[in-house]
Amino acid sequence: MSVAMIRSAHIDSFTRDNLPPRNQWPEFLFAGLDYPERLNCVGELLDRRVERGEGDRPCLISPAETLTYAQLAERVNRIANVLTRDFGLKPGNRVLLRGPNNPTMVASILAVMKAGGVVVATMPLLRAKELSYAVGKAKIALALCDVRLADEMEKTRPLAPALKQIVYWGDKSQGSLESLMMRSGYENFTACDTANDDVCLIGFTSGTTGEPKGTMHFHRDMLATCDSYGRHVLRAAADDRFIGSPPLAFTFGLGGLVLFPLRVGASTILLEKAPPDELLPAIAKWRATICFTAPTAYRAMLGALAAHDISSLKKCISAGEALPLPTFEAWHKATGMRIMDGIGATEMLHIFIGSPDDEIRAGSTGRAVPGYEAKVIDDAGHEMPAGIPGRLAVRGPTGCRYLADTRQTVYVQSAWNVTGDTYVMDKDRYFWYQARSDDMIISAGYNIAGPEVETVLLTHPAVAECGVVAAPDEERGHIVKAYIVLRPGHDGDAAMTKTLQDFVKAAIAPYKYPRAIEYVASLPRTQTGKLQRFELRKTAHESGKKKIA
Ligand code: 3UK
Repeated sequence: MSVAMIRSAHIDSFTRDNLPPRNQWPEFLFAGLDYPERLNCVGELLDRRVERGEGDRPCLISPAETLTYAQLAERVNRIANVLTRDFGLKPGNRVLLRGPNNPTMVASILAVMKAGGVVVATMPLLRAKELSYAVGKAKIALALCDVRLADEMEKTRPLAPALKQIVYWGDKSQGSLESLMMRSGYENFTACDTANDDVCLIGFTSGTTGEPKGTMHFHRDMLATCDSYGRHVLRAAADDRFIGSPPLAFTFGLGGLVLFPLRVGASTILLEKAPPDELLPAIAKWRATICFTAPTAYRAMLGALAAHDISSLKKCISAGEALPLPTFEAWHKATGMRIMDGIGATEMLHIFIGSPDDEIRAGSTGRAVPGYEAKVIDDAGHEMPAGIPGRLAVRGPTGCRYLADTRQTVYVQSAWNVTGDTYVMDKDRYFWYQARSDDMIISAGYNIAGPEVETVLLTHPAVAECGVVAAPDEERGHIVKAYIVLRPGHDGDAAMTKTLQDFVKAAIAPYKYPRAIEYVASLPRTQTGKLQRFELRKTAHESGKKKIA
């Protein structure tokens, strides 16, 4: 496939104009992927299937309604008509989308893309301040929003003057999305004739540090993740039923709950809220076969497995954070299933390292997904031999292109995507996660990976959750400090601290044991469920200062 000048369909050239300069792009690999120059991903994911006579297959399943492929296609067309005819959407315009995981949210995402627009989906829990940042950064004039999220949306208006129109769905009032969709003649819509490298999605990073970054993705990227990870690692089929917890505004959720199922003609079960105690009964009720969620959710579900029949499940995918070996083992013991760990990133759209079921090595994230290359490098960018920890670098059909952001040159170095994770690659090219590069703790000259200590602590029956970070220490520079949420019925007293410290010393090199332990009611997490170690570091830093003063 040629990447030379393809004619864009974008009348509004904002995203193209704000791509990083070419010399800051990662290298892209397209082996095995041959997309035509004119490509609208929604045509491929949805319309082709209906045209092939498979429109009656179940597609979206939710507690409120079930939509076949044909019904979803019609809903998408109706929304695309509203966007273009009633609100004057032009190819290239950005549209803010806000809603929980439900059929109208999926239809809205696909409608914006089909009309040649650019989706900016936002996490339901975001506040006006964060929303207005996205509106300003991506220059968004139009929003589609679930009426139940209207409060925060309305508070955004005065903070975000660029936002001209907000259309609500979820009620039948005049001017609502539903009322406009019902117009006659809106049931058909011809997909915008986009170029395969026209942007269709801006995914904002969850912003663990600094301002969120807008990652830009092309129409071809939506298919490329399906045709690499989906096809070679996940290997789903048309009779699969997907389920999971990540929000659709998080690319982990978009891939796992929309792109992968649609690419193979499968169905997907959409839950507006899917905490572990609701996910289990939903798996049982709808006989789900593939589950996408985070490691903490698998760990939380372990305790309640006996009460639910999850025998329909065939594959469990974990991403977002490292999957601790004890969680993998306990899940395997309880269900007979090996959780498929995979590392993905918003910049890369989805998972780029992960192994198919039959090639999993317990405790490893896996091997580079076919279509991707991965290596471990030192600080100067030199490739490290097997067995030596270093920074993870990857490239493949997807990759980092930030929207007008100088941090592009931090993520992309020498045309490789450098994710900020420390990994060891073994001689069989399996990748073993160590830590986020900034989560490495240096204590009295030792390098200690916080997650390794967490993994040990999690095997202790009194520990529900934990986070391990560096706390400042006069003598050692830093010490290992653990923040621990205990399971009910356990006391965070001196005896417990001694027990846990001895427990770590007995399991791994004693110098790694947490010299300080603090018991807390909960741990700070991002809206995508990730532990915010930098918040813990900040807390540790502040309490350290107090002690020294
Ligand atoms: C960490 C992991 C160890 C890692 C994501 C799947 O998490 C996703 O995207 P984000 O941009 O974060 C990326 C960072 O998260 N991480 C993710 N998965 C793993 N660390 N083991 C893992 N299995 O630090 C990475 O750099 O929020 C995950 C698909 C799409 C995604 N956006």
